[in-house]
Order: sequence, then C-alpha cells, then structure tokens
Amino acid sequence: MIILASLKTTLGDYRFDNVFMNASGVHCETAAELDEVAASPAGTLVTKTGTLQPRSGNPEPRFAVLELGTINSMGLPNQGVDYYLAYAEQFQAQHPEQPIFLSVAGMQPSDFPVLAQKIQDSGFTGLTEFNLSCPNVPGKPQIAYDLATTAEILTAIFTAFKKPAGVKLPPYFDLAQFDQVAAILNRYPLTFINSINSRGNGLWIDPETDTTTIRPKGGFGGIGGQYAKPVALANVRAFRQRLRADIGIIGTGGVTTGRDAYELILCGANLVSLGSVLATEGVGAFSRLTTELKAEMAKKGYSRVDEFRGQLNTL
Ligand code: RRO
Repeated sequence: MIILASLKTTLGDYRFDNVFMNASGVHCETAAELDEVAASPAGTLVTKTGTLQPRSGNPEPRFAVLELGTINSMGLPNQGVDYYLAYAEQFQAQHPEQPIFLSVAGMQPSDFPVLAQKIQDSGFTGLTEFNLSCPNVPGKPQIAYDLATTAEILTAIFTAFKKPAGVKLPPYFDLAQFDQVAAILNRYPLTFINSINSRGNGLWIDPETDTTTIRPKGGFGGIGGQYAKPVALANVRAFRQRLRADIGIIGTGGVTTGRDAYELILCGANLVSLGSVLATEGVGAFSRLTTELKAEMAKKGYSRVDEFRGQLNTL
C-alpha cells in the first residue's frame, strides 16, 4: 500500500505546508539567504535574531564544523530589527498565505518592550520569537536561566505586545527546572516556545595544535547537531507535558535525518527547525529531510503528523 504522507502542520491559528523551517541564525542573516529558504520545500522561515541596532558580532573564526555537529560563537551578528521587519512585511505582502517568524532579542532586558512595541506598531502579521537564550555575547548571561528576569521580561513584553509570540529557550537539564520554567511560561499568552537553542558554552579542541577551534570567549561556544539531539528530545517532551495545551512547540536540536524529525514530533513538536544540518548541507537539507520524514511516516503507517505528534511510548 502506498501512503502519501502530508507534512502539513499548525501552530496557534497558523497553518504550514511543511513541518520544516530553518533555526534562527542559520541561513537567515540576509534577504538573499532568507529568499533561498523561502524557495525551498521548508514550510516557513525565521529571520536571524535582530537587535535594536545592527551588530557585526564576535571575532572570527566563530563557527566550526565538528565530528557530530557544530560549535558557534557568532555573537549576534545581524542587520538590525528594522531590516528583518522590512523583509517580513515585504514577504507577507508577496506571500499572504505563508506566515513567517521574526526573531528578536534585547542586548539588555529593557530592550525587549521596545522591540515588542516596534513590532506591535508595524504591519507584521506573522509570529515573533523573542530569543531569551543566546549563549555567545561576552558578558551577557543566557536570560532564560534567570527565571526572575525571564518573568520580568515576559511581563514587559506582553504589556505592549498583542500579536502571536513565542520564546526561544536554552536547554534545561533538571526536572525541577522544567517545572519552574513551565509554571512561569504558562502565566503568559504565548503561542509557542522554541526548544532548544544550542547547548551553551561547550569547548572543542584541535588535537593537532591543542588549540580551541573558535576564537571568541576563549573558545567556548554553543554546541549543535547530533550532540544536541537527546537534550532537544527531552526538552520538547518535558515542556509538552507541562505547558498549556494551546502553547505549541518548535522542536530544534540535532535533526540530521527524517527519523530525528519524527522523534521530535513524537515528543510533541508542531514544527521542526534545522540548524547545524542546514549550515553544513545547505537548503538541500529541506528536500532530503522532507523525503526521509515522509518515508518514516509511511513505514509506520501514518499519513499526517498529528496522528503521531506527542504519541511517544514509555515503558
Ligand atoms: O549569534 C549567536 O551567537 C547565536 C545566537 Br543569537 C543564538 O541564539 N544561538 C546561538 O547558538 N548563537
């Protein structure tokens, strides 16, 4: 029997033809890169995280491909929120049926309500991802590990912001942390979370030279790719079990095969974003993974993703 699997999915009131999208930071800093993602089979796209002012980021080398993934300490290089907002508004005018994501972050907590107001006042009708988890700006913590500041920022954002919004979270590693973070998130009108950002502050050493692989922060950088997958699965699963049912999840972390994407959906993901694999393979990864995920679904007898989303078996 031939099963024609569909990868159509939803997040909040938004519909997408394919579960795959890029992860913010990968293939999305310029309009040309964003256009390439848009022209691929990806169901949607997200911009590079934009800050109030453009930034050149950290000194190079700041990205390296490792045995089973990547390390990066980009340091938020971006063209500024106005650039990405203009791109998003133009994109939606040209593709009114294809909602996209704008990613933004403050360099300090007080930037977040300013960013929120700017987007609120714009004509943007897509989804906004507030990035609370960049691990790579020297001297700045990953906000979402500080729960009091996270709650303050969310309160400030949602005072100004009435459009669909979500947060990009760092990986958590303790069940008590999942309880605490979910309890905070459940107090706000979030449409989604994105879990996980890279595993912050890993270190990779070149065995020939005994030297770090990237320059910023003494070589410390965010780890992505296969190293991240079990952590991403656990974070998506743990949040799906704890968040309000109306808060959707973008699953991110270590997807290199269709089976990996299938597993993130089993844990509860509505959309699946590609980081390291997109950085190493280019936009061709979207067609390969689309084919592989459909094949995996056909093998299991599923024709739609909502037939197995969240249906992980446990012993
Ligand atoms: O630009 C970066 O260094 C960066 C960001 Br904003 C992020 O959210 N995650 C990451 O791995 N790198």
